[in-house]
Amino acid sequence: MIKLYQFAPAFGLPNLSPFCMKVETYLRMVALPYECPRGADLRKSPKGKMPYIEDGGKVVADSSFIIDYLKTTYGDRLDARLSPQQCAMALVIQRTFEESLYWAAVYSRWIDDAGFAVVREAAFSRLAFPLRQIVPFFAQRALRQELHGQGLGRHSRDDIYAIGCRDIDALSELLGDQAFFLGAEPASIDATGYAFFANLLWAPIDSPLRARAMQHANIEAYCQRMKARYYPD
Ligand SMILES: N[C@@H](CCC(=O)N[C@@H](CS)C(=O)NCC(=O)O)C(=O)O
Repeated sequence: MIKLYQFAPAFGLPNLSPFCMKVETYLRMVALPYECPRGADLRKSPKGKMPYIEDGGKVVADSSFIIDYLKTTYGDRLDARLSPQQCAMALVIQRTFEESLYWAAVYSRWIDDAGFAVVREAAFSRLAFPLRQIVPFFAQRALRQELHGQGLGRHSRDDIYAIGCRDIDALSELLGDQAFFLGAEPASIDATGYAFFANLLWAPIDSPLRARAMQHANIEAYCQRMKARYYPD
């Protein structure tokens, strides 16, 4: 059976990492059996990030490479019907979630005080003293450096949220009144869409990003639709 290595679920969400939740959602969408070994260790991940999978002795890291591997190995059960234009649209939507909005969400969770208080409690409260104090400090410092390197972290708080909110508005506009991002039937891009939107809406982290997502009724409806279909449990 496919082993999905990822962080533990939190706050009623399958995962606080949208990349982990994306892969788990994809596995459910294509009805591939999987298990999530307990105590997955970031240090064992080939790329030092979650998620990664192990399947019959083959290890694959990175959510997009994992989905590519699953499509190649088990068949492309969701996207084979898509036109080249729909595939291109899916890629642009994915990039907006993963390469732009993601970084604004990282800022809201790891740098902004309100978000960091929640993340700190969820991720580190079970560590023994003094690690409970030290690890969050270094984790936050590492994320601050990553945000600076990526570039978003060089902007003001207001500008960072303005950038993230524009992404949310654009994604909501593209979704429109369709059931899924590419129409009436789900495609693999909806694993990304659901993972990112549900994390914005349902993780208990108040931020201008969450407030903006809540203003778009189609985002909440989309998440409820995906949840009912793929996470009835
Ligand atoms: N491109 C990667 C991104 C994965 C990623 O950024 N994972 C984060 C959690 S959301 C992580 O494991 N961070 C740990 C770290 O950087 O130390 C993918 O699609 O899987």
